[in-house]
Amino acid sequence: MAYVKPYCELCGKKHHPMQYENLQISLEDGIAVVTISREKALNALNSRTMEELQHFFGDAAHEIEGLKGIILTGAGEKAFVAGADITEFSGLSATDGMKLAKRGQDVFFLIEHFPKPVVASVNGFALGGGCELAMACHLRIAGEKAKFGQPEVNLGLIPGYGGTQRLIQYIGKTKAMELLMTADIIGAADAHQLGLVNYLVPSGAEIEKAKELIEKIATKAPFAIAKVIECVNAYYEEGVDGFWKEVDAFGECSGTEDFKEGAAAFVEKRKATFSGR
Ligand code: DAK
Repeated sequence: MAYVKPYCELCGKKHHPMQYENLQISLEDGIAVVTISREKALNALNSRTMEELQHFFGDAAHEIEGLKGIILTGAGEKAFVAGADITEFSGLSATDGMKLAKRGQDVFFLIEHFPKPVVASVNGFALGGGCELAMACHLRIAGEKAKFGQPEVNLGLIPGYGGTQRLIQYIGKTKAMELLMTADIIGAADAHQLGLVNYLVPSGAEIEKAKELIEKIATKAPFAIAKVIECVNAYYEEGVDGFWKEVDAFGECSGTEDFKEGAAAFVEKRKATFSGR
């Protein structure tokens, strides 16, 4: 179903076009592949790239007709994203740091709350802000060469884009505390074993696996998928009662044409065709 968002989630203004410098976007069969393309800097997230991610996930992606899902990856074979761009943070005051962290968190929140599946295809280093970016996606595929870590303490920092919170959600406090304090970088097999990634695949097969997952999800009722994303996210949101959220969402799903179609298809022993209404 086409979902058209008439305004930008963050700035509240009407849809505004933007020429991307650091994101390459391709769209095939309803799947958008977004490649962060700053290969010489191992795809580090500079402020321009953050702006472009904000624009894409808060605005442009909502305008894509028939979108099934989004794959986020990094250019080249070496890195997904090797962190926030270190060259941009010298001389930040405490207030500047807080503002930047909040802004970054807001951008990653747009990804986490995007109503269609967003899959990180991690082909190399996912460090610092890069690991945080992968964790903001709904699902993660790691190639054999992927490496994950939160090395901020090496720089006298801590993660600022939600890393301390999301890492615990995925791997638990025991290992999260260790990785955050030691700055250790772990390989794809360890990340898979810890539950940080959904699938471990041979290098070069990451995108294919991500597409396979999105295609599978696209056979389900789109409204129900959006509600699953909302409800799962609600578990971690302060002041939100996820159980009530689920009751509300269940009620909303019950009133859809897709629910009628899904139930009818089951009874008639046929495949459901969902309209997204
Ligand atoms: N930023 C900028 N440039 C980077 C970069 C980064 N994070 N990572 C790599 N590069 C650049 C290198 O400087 C180098 O550039 P040239 O010297 O060629 O000009 C080029 O990418 C290739 O890197 P290397 O020559 O170092 O490649 P190696 O194979 O030898 O090493 C590496 C790969 C990934 C192990 C190494 O590059 C590395 O350790 N990179 C840094 C990893 C890291 O510490 N990442 C940052 C984590 S801290 C904030 C909010 C959030 C954050 C910060 C502030 N605020 C709200 C203020 C988050 C911070 C982080 O992400």
